[in-house]
Amino acid sequence: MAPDSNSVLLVVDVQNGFLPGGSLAVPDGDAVIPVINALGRHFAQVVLTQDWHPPGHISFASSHPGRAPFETVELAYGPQVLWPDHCVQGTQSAELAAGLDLPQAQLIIRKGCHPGVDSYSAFREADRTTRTGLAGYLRERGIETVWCVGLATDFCVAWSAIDAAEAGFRTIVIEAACRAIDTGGSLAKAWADMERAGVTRLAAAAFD
Ligand code: VGL
Ligand code: ZN
Repeated sequence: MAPDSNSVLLVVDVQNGFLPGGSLAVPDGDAVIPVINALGRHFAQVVLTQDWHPPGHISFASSHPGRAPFETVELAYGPQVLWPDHCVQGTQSAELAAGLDLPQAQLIIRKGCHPGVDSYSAFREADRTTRTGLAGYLRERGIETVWCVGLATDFCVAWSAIDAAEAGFRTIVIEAACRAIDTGGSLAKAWADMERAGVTRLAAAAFD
């Protein structure tokens, strides 16, 4: 299995806020950067996503008095894990990792921009209705296969991969280029959900 001209590398949320020292640091999150840079050399088409929340976003525990990070609350669109404030628009936390080396990337999808709705997926917000336009963009560019990498495996990578598969793309997650938060069994659930959606789990990939 190797990328062809109809493949895209989807680089999910490799941002300061999810790296060591960030407010929602994913364990070992910075380890994905050199792996993604090496993979990126084999893709003509690269799309990045950027978690991009307004201050006071509904996914922040600080927006729910009496609640703490990593608790789950029930919102209009379903269960929502509450997070430490992270990736606020225009802040250092929201910036893409300085070590990313993907100069050919032509599109950055910013998501989670609506104050009252989270968006783990690059394709569709947590209300499961509002679309980002990414599926249309990829289709217009003849993309058939979406290779997913980044942070975090069990949230934004998984939700993006599931939606990519559901949108009709052949979808692969490269595990060595992802790291997980793993809260409350989220990682095992994410892999089960991805498997059910028809996502291919690839432990590692080296193309040459
Ligand atoms: C993410 C939690 C909150 C992610 C984003 O990128 O996986 N996780 N916001
Ligand atoms: Zn977020």
